[in-house]
Amino acid sequence: MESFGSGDVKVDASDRDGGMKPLPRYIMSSVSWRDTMANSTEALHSALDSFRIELPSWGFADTGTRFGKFLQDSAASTLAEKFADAGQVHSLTGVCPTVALHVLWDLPAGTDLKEVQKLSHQFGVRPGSINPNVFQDQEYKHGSLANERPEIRKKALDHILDSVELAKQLGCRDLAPWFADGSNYPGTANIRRRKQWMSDGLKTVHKALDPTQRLLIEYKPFEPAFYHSDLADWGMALLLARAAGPQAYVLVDTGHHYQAQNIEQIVAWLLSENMLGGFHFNDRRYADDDLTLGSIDPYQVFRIFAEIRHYEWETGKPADIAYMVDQSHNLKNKVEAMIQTVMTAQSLYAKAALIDHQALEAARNEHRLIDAENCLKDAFETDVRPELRRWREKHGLSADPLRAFRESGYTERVAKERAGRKKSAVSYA
Ligand code: PSV
Ligand code: MN
Repeated sequence: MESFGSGDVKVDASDRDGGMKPLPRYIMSSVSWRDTMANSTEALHSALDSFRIELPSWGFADTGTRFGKFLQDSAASTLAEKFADAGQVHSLTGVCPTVALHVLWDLPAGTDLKEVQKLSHQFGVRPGSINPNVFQDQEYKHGSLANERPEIRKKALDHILDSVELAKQLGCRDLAPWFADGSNYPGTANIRRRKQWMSDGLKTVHKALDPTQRLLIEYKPFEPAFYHSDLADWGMALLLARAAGPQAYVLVDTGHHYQAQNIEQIVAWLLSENMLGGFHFNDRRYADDDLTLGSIDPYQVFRIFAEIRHYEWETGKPADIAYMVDQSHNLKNKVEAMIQTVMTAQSLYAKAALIDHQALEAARNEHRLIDAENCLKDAFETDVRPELRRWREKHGLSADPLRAFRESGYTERVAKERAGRKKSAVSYA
């Protein structure tokens, strides 16, 4: 069983259900999901009890833009340091038991997986989703699984298959590849043939999964490709996931949409197709900006959670969704930014837990538009901070994790230990 608590975190690293969520209370008791959701305080606490969010290892490292990196003395360089930082966030928030790992950045060839397991025990956080990297090597400049050259497609496929193997050995459920494949100029790529190569590759990857694993397919409209991306939107990801096999789902990175796109509608459609596998959370103002979740448009995140909660209310069962953060904080203190992100996610999720779904459904059916909209607005505008503080205290956590972190002196301590180290500006994370 997982437990909360600051300082030394007691997370059982042998808990390999792959899911980040312990059994929600309504499953363990005779209280039904709908009953639990009927009482708002109860619903809020119960929602927070089941909410888990995964941290990205790369969010603790020095990262930057294409114009350069800004280095921080306290940034993590090694896997041990990334685990240490993620462990801090988990010990203070209690809801981040897993860390997403990027294979080339975190688990380069020759990594002793026993050492990774040791880090899990030492820092109380275990490996979560495994992210293959088929975008940074020189060979991939024209793509990976969709590359015209068979030997490059094979190199990419072999790397992803190795990543599946790593995931199995580390007891990780989700494999989360992202493909930078695409082209920069009209006429330079056979889009249909590349689609077929991508699909063939994903089918082979799916065959390698064990029955408990999932393949989460992420899409992105542009960057690094600026004319066409092979996996540009949720429809393309959905088609390829369907073709790959029953354990393939779509991963929605909130930063990977055009400005006016209605992301919660995409979420609703994926839910109705039972194809929503997970999220990469971040916020954006212009493109894939990697800004802190909810820093630009918290109502957008709330509306996404509202769709998920409504689906759960209607179906009477929790959606099996991996909530993950995908942010690189170039200028903020990285651990603080991650704590801020997690607290924001919890707060917006808690607000969504306050929606009166019964009233919402009735208002919708009777075309009482203002009443229906206000069901969302009432919940969104509720100040959930006092209840969040109570929830944290109930679980033996600090009511204010950010303050607790600052008072711990962690940043100053690791900055001393890590400063002066020769930093690499070569790898992204
Ligand atoms: C690509 O922009 C992406 O969202 C993918 O998820 C990568 O794994 C991640 O960012 C790397 O930062
Ligand atoms: Mn992403």
